[in-house]
Amino acid sequence: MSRSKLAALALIVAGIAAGVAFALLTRKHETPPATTVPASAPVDDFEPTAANAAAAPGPAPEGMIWIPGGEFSMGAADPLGKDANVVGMQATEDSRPIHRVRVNGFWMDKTEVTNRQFSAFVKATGYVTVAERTPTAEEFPGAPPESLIAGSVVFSPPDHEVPLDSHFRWWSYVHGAYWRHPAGPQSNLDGRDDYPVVHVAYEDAEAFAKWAGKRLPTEAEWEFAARGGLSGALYPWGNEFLIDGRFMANTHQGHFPNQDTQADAHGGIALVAQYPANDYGLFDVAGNVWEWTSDWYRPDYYRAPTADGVADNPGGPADSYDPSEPGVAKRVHRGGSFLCTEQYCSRYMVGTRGKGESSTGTNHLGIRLVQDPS
Ligand SMILES: [Ca+2]
Repeated sequence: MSRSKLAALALIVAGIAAGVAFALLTRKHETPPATTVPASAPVDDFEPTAANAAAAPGPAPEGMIWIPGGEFSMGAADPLGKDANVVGMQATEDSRPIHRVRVNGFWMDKTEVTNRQFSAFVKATGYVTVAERTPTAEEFPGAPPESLIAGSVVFSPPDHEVPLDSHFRWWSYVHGAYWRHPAGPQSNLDGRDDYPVVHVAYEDAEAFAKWAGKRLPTEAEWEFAARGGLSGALYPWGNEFLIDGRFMANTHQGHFPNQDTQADAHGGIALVAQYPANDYGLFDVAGNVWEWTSDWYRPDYYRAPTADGVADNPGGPADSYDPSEPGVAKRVHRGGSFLCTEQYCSRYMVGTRGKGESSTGTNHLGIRLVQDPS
């Protein structure tokens, strides 16, 4: 597969677009400070997870569950038994080396943040999300004035098969799309109170977290939690995608992007917690919607060794670099979405990584928060 194809794959994983049509989406960023990469010593393979033995430090905050923390092997190996030409293989390339990481215990939302929760935040604060704000010429110098209209990116599949060489074939910038109108101005949240909130940019996620007295997880915390105590499993529940023929996550079946057969019982986004929880009690850590983490994205972040061979509560690199879009600062996304499919994006695999430009929300990207013990 060509490098350009790989870059295209990376872009769809990010749910982000570059170029004229989506020029609005790439806002100017302050240059982050110089990189000091906290380090980790590569290991050849997964080693057992050693979770902390201490019990939860108190009663769980509403809707949250205790993640004990401990030491684990972070990253993703080539999935055994998969053809080297399928997407599943390329999906692991920036998730190596597999390395040892230690995280402290924390509380984590059992589910993705819902429209009901986000609505309470907006009602209490009057917060206006990035997708609702009219972009300015200062933010996007050179953009045609008629393009400076508030909106967000919506999955808009064609009704026929298309080459998978450009995500523009199935993503559209829709004026008037934001969390309350996820498919555009004519759509609404009727009956969707307990669906994941979407179209949240990174700063929206941070604002919600601050209001809720929580924070976004680091990438390492997210992966420790999603693995649920298992070591090296392809998925949060084990190594087989189906268990006794049953789907374990909301992903995409059929032919991408034009046909979703909904074999997993959900076409598009689903109510939270419709599939079994992982062993820590977390729902939808694979599929449904992507989730922001607080780490900047760099493909080389897992490489630098530390003194004792274990990365201690790593918080991500100090800056962002994505070879497929140099100059666009991105944060790590985790978990995959209802659009993930082996044909294009198999990053529902638990050790794999997504990424997205910080001001870009889409209708398959949401939030899950954590809280430190008091
Ligand atoms: Ca589905």
